[in-house]
Amino acid sequence: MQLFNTKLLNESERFPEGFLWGGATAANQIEGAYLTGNKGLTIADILPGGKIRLEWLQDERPLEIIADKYTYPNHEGINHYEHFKQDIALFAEMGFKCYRFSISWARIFPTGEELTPNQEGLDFYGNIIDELIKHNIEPVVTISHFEMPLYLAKTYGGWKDRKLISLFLNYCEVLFKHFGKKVKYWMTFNEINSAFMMPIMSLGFQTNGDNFKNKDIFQALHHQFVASSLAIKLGREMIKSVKIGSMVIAAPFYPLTCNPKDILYAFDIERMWNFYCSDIQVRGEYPSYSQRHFKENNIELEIAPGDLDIIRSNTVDYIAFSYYNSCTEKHPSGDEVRVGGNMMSGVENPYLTASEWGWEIDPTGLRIILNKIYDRYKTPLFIVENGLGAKDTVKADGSIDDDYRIEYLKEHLIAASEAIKDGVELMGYTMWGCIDLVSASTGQMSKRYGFIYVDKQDDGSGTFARSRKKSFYWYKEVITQNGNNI
Ligand code: BGP
Repeated sequence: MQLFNTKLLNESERFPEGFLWGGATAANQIEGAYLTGNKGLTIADILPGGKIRLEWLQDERPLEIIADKYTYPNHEGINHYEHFKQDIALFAEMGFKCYRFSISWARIFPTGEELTPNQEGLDFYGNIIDELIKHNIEPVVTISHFEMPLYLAKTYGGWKDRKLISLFLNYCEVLFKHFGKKVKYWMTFNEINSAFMMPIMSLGFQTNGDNFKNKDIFQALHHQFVASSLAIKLGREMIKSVKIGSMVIAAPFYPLTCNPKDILYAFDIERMWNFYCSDIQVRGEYPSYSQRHFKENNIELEIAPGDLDIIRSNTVDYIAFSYYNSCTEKHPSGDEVRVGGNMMSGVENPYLTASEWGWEIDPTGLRIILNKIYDRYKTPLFIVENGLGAKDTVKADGSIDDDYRIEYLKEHLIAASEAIKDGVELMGYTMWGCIDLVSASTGQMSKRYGFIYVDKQDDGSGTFARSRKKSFYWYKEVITQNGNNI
């Protein structure tokens, strides 16, 4: 067990030396240029914007029913495709040590099935990586973040089909070959457990009913576990001192009362949400509780010979996770009102306030979940998403005073630093949406996360001009002082 963080810290320090400070984005939420450079269509390209998106994401109708009348914000994103140098220069100005971004599978393989990769796509990401390195920013790559070539979704039903494993591996091999010398940190699937909430984004197919009881979801996840393990095996063969992580949405689940029924309910749901995927990816085996769950829900997985060995022999190097909110649960009686969150939802917690989108704000929950995950696995952790979606106001002189964002981030960083003092090995922190981008759940620009404001509005208007918010200067100072000023 390596407790390097605690050893290095003295009383006045909050974060260890070499802590990876940075920001995070995803290709489909920033790049735009959705058909430029031979890119193929992805799932994300057909997601409508606006309120309808959430309903559509949970709609079980086939992909062909595309809502033409809505806008497609991902088509333009924030046009990072043409602004990436300027954006990276701004990240460098804040002193980023690392930057997490994703590669769009369909820029490399437009349908997912080509025999040779698309050179223009490789050049685009090669340029991003070179630009980061020029600024001494460590690239951290998500291989698949809520998108896949649309062709694979339509032809195979996405990850339901085992065929996706070999196609994904081809894709990984190309990435490792071209970028492996420059990129050390990778993660395979963004929020792999989001499959339980929005399978269309992470698995490429729609469902209805309770996804925790859905055989297709568990089968598709099995394929992703095998694919991820094979990618880890390949990465270790191809890249010296590579680090490949899993990536999950994490949240502590609190029982609303001390009624044992509420406690058991919260415990069960937390285990499925938070730990089912990482138990497999970190420990290398299906957890004991999964057997009863499968049996009671008539889920019989098709597991090919060798799959379980592959999963066992190629576990992850670290656990990356997103944290936005905690969840509070109560044994269902049928009359409870559910409140939102980043996919995981629950009943209202009377001790917490919520963002405008109903996501409950709970910095202490971050300390709790960091400890829970670390206690369970003793594996290095990496907070790769955390942030506040809020509407920003641009003042007459162009400035943006986002004190609410500073407050949110500050409280969460203090909580993270307390977890480090508790003994948690934390590698870094990449704030989500370090530059304003298209929101994944709403498809809108007005839910902004960035340190950098982008002049692009929900109705599609705007110049794409970038400007620094107050939080930009605050974060710069945090990084300069390695978090000791918060
Ligand atoms: C996570 C996703 C991100 C991101 C974030 C914030 O689930 O990994 O892609 O968007 O949530 O969510 P939203 O954009 O809906 O506010």
